[in-house]
Amino acid sequence: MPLDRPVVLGIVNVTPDSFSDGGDFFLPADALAHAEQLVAAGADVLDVGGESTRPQGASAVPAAEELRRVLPVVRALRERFPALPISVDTVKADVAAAAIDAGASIVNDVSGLRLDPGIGDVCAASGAGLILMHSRGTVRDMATYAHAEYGSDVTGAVVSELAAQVATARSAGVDPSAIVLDPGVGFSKRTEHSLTVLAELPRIVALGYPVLVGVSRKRFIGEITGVRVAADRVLGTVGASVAALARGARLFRVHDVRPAREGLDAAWAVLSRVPELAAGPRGAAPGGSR
Ligand code: HH2
Repeated sequence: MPLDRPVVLGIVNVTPDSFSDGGDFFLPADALAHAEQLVAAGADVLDVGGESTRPQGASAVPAAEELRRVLPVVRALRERFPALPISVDTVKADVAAAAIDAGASIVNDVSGLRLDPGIGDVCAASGAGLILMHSRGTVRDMATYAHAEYGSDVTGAVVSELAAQVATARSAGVDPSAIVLDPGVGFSKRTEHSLTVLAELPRIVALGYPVLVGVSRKRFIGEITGVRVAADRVLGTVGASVAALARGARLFRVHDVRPAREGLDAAWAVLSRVPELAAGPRGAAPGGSR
């Protein structure tokens, strides 16, 4: 996928309990209608998820139930948008494999292969893209502060844990050009941790893979802006996404695609004229796929 402009992933949560839109798109027909709007608003990728990691009371969803939620939506999206990349947000290899069979081409693993390293094998065998997100703990507690102890260098810890996850992926045979890294904003991170890793994003970019961030509607934006209702944190989301773009992120997972698309494209029109920013990871030419 070319990274010569910001890549926007539109979120399709087929869940009853996601932190900001749980239940809104739980029926396949509602998820599809929502996805249509995200594509019309400029999404480059649709990220379909069937298991919430919300901070308050997330519970692990059995694979059979997760499959029941995501597969009909992935199949229908593949039929409706034959050329559009679809990612599946899952920590389970069985779900990843079935979603790829149904038409997904990217696996978004918020556990970075910690919870089911088999996802590495699935991606290696299928050639699917793999988003490795930093987190700690289980689905139940990864978005809480249960594991948010980092000492004096949160970014250093995130970099070394992500590097270990990259090593796991590569030893499973995942092609390096298929890997994207994500610092996991709000996952096992207090607001100060999330702000520090975003400010120090170049240290993650230096690992040599494209970087994705997911700041959309998150708690730290509410804490900074005072906007209590998650769905109303649109402007804060665009601001934090643009800041991440300026620090080297190239992919953005958002609920509100149009404002993100417009904000990121306008910011990129300026920032792409800064030579260090226009160059991709390891100084690759803009437009490269790494
Ligand atoms: N954040 C969420 C879920 N998946 N994937 C990546 N790569 N990066 C993220 O930051 C990220 C993610 C949480 O957001 P959401 O899907 O809206 O909430 P929930 O987990 O409650 O469904």
